[in-house]
Amino acid sequence: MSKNIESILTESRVFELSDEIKSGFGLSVEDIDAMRKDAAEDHVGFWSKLAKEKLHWNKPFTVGLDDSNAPHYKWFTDGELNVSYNCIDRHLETKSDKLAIIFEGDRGDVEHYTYKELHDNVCRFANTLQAQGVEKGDRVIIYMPMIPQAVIAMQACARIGAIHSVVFGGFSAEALRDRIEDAGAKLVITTNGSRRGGKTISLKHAVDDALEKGCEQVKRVIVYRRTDDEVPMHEGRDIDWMEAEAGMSNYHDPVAVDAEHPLFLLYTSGSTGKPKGVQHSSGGYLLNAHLTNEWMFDLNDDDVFWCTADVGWITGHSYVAYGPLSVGATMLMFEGVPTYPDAGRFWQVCQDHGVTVFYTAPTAIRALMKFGADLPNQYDLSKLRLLGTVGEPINPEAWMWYHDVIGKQRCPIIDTWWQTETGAHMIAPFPVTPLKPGSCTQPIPGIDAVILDEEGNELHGNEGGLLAIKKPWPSMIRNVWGDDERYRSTYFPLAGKPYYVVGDSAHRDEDGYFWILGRVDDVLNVSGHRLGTMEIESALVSHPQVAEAAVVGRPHDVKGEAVAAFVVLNVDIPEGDARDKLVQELRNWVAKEIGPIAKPDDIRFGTNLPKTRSGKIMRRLLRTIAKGEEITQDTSTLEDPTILDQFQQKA
Ligand code: 7RM
Repeated sequence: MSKNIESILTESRVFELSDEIKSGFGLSVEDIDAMRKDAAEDHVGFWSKLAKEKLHWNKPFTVGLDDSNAPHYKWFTDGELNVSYNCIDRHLETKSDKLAIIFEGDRGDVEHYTYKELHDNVCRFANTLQAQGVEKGDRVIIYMPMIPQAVIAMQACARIGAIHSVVFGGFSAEALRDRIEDAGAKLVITTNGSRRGGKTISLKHAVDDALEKGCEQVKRVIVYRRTDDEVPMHEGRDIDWMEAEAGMSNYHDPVAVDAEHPLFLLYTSGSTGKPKGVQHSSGGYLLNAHLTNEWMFDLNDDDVFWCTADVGWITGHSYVAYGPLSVGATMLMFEGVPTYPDAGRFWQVCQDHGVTVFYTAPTAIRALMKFGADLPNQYDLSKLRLLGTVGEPINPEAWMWYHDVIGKQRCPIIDTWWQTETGAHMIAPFPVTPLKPGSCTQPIPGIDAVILDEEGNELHGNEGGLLAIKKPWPSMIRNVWGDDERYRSTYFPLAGKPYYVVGDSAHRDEDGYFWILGRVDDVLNVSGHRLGTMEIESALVSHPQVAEAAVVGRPHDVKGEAVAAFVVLNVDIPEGDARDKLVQELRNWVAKEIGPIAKPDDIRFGTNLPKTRSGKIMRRLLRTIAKGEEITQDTSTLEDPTILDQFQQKA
């Protein structure tokens, strides 16, 4: 990491966009400055005006911000709207035959959905959910691959006011069960399987395993058939999507809900305890999802927008399932992986569907960069006009490759900093902002980002510290599902101060540009996925032979961070083949408990963890060991310095 920080901090190139690009965008640098000024003068008025302009309200709101129960802020409280109406129905008059979704499957199969077809599908499925007894406010789990039916299911929930919680298809049965139980869901939507990289993966089996113990409140499982695989269907509980939908009407009257009605929960890792159910609103959430698709990606009528994120992550909510539709754009969904049938797949998809705006993660860029420029050069990428990144800091080398090889030095790189909890982009350039490789540039208008010192004092000027957001904004997290106290203590830890504390450290340079340095808490960022070290540690400790475990991140050139585990066994440390076998077993154990993304890359064994005399695990030391660097820190406070030698051997 330290090397990365250095290379970021010494980066001083500035990329001014060409006049041609700038003139194609509806807003100028001056317009954006004027918006910033408006927002600074009247924060609530600024957002309220946009909410009236950009969204369709069944009942207009009169209250902009209600902060009477801060930090549980409410926006547009007395207004009513329907998110699905805003994403679909309002475009039907002018865009009913326009493509809403272009889908390419793993095997290259293609499907198209116009706005009218999407409407009919969403209505049929909304009617189906209601026929299955789902009502406004009920929680529905969606455990599906990247296929249009996942978006149809999300939109159908929004249409009836049900609260969905999408669980990433790569999570294990155990992780799925925790989320079903925490959300108190009564229905699960899944598929028999999914296709990725030429293989089929079963999802229904994980649902069956999850529901085997507990989850009594789940009365129905709707199964969409994506593959030819036969899966067991539980009599009385499971129902085939197509059969359930048969005879349902293509019309459904959207249910108007309060602006604050929860649109969805999305579970995300924190530094302690179980994943948190991040609760988002309807009106405020949609406003920022809508605006940032317009502002950052400039989506117009002839654009084809491709965000490669899975619907299981927040990016797949704001930039696949909701935002692009709210602005009436055409968006592409892809079921497969970047490297199948070869590492040119992303570029082939861009070429074949005329993608104009492409949004992906630095980990994907770094992985594809390894294959060189020859592969992308075989495809016609001339339609691309904007490139976006999200998920972790992008190192200037990857930025330059993306800019030169993919964007042919023509496309601005829109580096978007935000979080599950922020709902939408917070710090990001507009397609007219001068760019610096590795910086997400400046906060968007209406977002008051600040840098704090350890005591919570605001730092001004060219300084680094803790990133925080000073004023509430419409798409902010409303609560941790069922846990007010955790919401307050995690995000508003500075007593008596209004700051939403992000958990990242950042540096602001002399031009007011932000450089995100990484997490300050025990959260890892593996391939852009947030994983709590605690979760992985608990998974390891639940193995019968593990007594104690500590997990840290170490830099990884493709994944950003790799998972390094330090394990104390309650049996003798095995040697030779037996040791290799146990390492493999523990890796698979973590995959089963959480999901393959959380598998430790390295596992080391010792007879104890390095602890201070007061019993605190010295994570800083473990990070040094994980990196393979020499220990220069003071180890004199260690309870037992000899165990460092044990851990220096990698299994
Ligand atoms: C959208 C998303 C959030 C964490 C965040 C950061 C890191 C995300 C960037 C970034 C540097 C970026 N949601 N992060 N985007 N760091 N530059 N452009 O990723 O909840 O899963 O993760 O990801 O640490 O706090 S998330």
